[in-house]
Amino acid sequence: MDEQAVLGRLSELAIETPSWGYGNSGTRFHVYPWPGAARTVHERIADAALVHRLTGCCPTVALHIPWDATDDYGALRRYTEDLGLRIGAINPNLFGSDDYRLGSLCHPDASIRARALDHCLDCIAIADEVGSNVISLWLADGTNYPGQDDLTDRYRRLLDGLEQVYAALPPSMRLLVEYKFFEPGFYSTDLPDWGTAALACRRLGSQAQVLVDTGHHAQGTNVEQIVALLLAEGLLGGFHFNNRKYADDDLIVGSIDPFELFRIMREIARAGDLGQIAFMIDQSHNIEGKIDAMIQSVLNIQTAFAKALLIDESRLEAAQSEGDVLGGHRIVLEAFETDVRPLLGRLRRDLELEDDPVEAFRAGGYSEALARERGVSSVESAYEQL
Ligand code: RM4
Ligand code: MN
Ligand code: MN
Repeated sequence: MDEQAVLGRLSELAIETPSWGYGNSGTRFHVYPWPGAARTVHERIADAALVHRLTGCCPTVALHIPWDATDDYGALRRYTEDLGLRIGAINPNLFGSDDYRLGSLCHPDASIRARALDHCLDCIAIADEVGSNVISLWLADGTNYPGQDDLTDRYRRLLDGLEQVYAALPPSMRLLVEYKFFEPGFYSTDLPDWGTAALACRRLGSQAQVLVDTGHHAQGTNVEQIVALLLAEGLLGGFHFNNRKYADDDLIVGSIDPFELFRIMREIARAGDLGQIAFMIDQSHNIEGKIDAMIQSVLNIQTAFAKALLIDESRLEAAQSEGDVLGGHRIVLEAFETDVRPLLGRLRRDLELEDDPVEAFRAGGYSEALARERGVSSVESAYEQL
């Protein structure tokens, strides 16, 4: 692909940042409040708008309900759009209430299942009002002990709940089904893997697709192969990008394993049209700043995609059909090792952006201004402020 074509493909990549990545968050051990961290939904959206201004490629922000709940969604939409941003995926929260101790849509008690379903229906109505066409669903449902509940019954409840959510979707709205292999359930999780999510989506219909959170797999899982298969089946709905070392660590995208990120983006590049794939970040910044960490994540995704676009596909195809194992591998490595900073610099200069948006944020006095304006808020526990 020539440089102009690569720049064209790169400019198609839009990344959605999560409102919850801008507030104070932490581990279950402590939350270290960050000076100037966003305290309200309006501040979280304003921070997302700043990331878009500095990177030029983050035009939407994902919301988590009720963390971002407000009593006037029309006004929230206007506020967002006035900042040059749109509201992206609406994430129902089916874990932040005492009622959900034994699950939400898979709970053994029908009245709790009904409550969870109602919340999803509310979120569909909110999405409609704010102009979003994506519901992004992650269930914390699972069990901790063998014998705690019946696995087959839970699967039936899951399908039943998802079917009811799906039936309420307007025709233009998609349901993205996210899986995760453990946590908070440590014995079983009701949507543990891409296969279960894909089976559920197949049953539901074409408006349901799988969401791959890159941090939701066991050690050593070949995530890019999952991406390739979902793409081949038309079932890849989107991503939650973050990086992990051991568990669901929610670290800066590409910080631990940039080669894995490149391999994932290589499957995306190979597929051609980005179509409806939602490229979202799902991160939690616990000891670093919020906004520059988000920008760094965005840049790492762009960098991986730029490198992936440089793979010489025709040489690679020839090496593969000749059975040249090392030759094929070296063609992929050649792209990974290319310095794409000049290319990305060109992309940004065309958009009248700084070459290095993290540096632009750090040198621009933004964080000092936000700290002065918002101060340091004390937080007792993770997500409390959200
Ligand atoms: C989960 C999952 C969801 C996210 C919550 C906060 O582990 O990744 O996508 O909304 O965390
Ligand atoms: Mn996620
Ligand atoms: Mn997660």
